[in-house]
Amino acid sequence: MSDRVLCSIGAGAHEELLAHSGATFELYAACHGYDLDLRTELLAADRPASWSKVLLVRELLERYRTVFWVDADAAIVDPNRDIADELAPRAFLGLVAHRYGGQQIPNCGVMVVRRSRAARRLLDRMWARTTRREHPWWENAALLDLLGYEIPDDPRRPDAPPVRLVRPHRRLRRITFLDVAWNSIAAHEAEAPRIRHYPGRSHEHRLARLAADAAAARAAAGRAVQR
Ligand SMILES: [Mn+2]
Repeated sequence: MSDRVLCSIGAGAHEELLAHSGATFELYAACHGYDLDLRTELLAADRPASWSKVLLVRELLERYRTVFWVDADAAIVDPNRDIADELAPRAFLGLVAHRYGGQQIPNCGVMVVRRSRAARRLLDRMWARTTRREHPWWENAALLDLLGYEIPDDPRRPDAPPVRLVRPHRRLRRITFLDVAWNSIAAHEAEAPRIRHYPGRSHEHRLARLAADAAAARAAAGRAVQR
């Protein structure tokens, strides 16, 4: 058993997405010596699916020193760097803050978590934040609250106020904001993505893009073996 794990959940219709994205996770795990924990069942059937990631990451921190979460609607397209090397020495969480529309929004679609009391506490507090259970950003909304961001109740409304960091929490000092290459999205795209993520897109769009990403990742891995 490794001290690092890469995990994700693709339940229901998302199982089909995970079939493609998971193929890219396998390549990454083999490349950097991670265990792989891919689930097709939710851990909390009484909450929207996204919340299950909080429980899975929390559970895996009991057994692993480093937990790397990637959403099932994201593919690792360049596995050459290990995300664990991107964390600052005292940081317990690494993630990308997307910048668009004058806002800066940390995104839980890709997260690397280092085992520590602070990490466990943050995940427990996210889970306890049941006021965000049905928010369109789910556990991501809970995280933004806990970091001191002010967020709209319904960010999908065209007149929604922007996300703003109004009460920066001291735990921000132990968070590494990763280069956007680690969570490249249409609204904030990396020039050379390591992970492509398709939030808010249709199932068909995600399926087609993830299938293409997985095929490209396999081909690149095949070329690396031949060299
Ligand atoms: Mn996602």
